[in-house]
Amino acid sequence: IIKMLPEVVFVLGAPGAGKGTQCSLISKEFGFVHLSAGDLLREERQRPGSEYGEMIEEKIRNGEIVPVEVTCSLIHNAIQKSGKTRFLIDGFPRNKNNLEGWERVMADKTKLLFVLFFECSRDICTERCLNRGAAGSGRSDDNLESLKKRFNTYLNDTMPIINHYDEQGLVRRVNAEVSPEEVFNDVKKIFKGLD
Ligand code: UP5
Ligand code: MG
Repeated sequence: IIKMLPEVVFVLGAPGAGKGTQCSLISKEFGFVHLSAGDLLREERQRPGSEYGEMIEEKIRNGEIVPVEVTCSLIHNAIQKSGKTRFLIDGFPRNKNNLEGWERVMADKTKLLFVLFFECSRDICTERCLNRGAAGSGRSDDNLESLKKRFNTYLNDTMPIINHYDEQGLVRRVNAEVSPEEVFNDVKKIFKGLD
């Protein structure tokens, strides 16, 4: 019996590069289910009775990465619950621990199609997140102090993961410094090639 594995696309890029914005557009046009690791963690943080709430809040505020067991099981549950077959996994895997945890538990249960990588300068990303904070995002990490930490983590821990996938020829890069519509035009070309 040949069983179809769920297909996943990892969506990576600096904080504020536009991962979430583009994932909503992709999910509307191409029917992928959008799973944001950050959103799943923020939900878990709010869930009454969660034993991880405080740990998650502290990690997010400090721009540090939550241990993979927590994130991976949230993603796994969301995939199971959806009953769908194609997923955008937004903002994961972000470090070596994430990558190893995914390989241990999920790699055999899914098919990785490619890694979508949004390239955007630190200045532009910082401005976007600060604007979003000023507009009332309510995110405890949309402030200059947290953003510095988020960027350090991105450069030190996440870039090596992107490079790791690049060496396997799996990275699809998109310039994310232009308008959302222009970014999506380039994104579409990548997804249209799928089938
Ligand atoms: N905007 C978007 N696109 C634009 C464009 N082309 N031109 C102009 N403006 C644009 O966009 C950010 C802002 O910019 C918005 O106001 C948008 O309108 C505007 P968004 O689409 O939200 O960008 P995104 O890349 O999704 O930014 P986000 O802030 O969500 O990125 P992060 O990667 O920092 O956040 P995430 O939620 O993924 O993670 C937060 C924290 O959770 C992490 O720091 C970490 O502590 C924790 N985490 C883990 O521990 N493990 C994980 O696996 C995931 C997260
Ligand atoms: Mg996001």
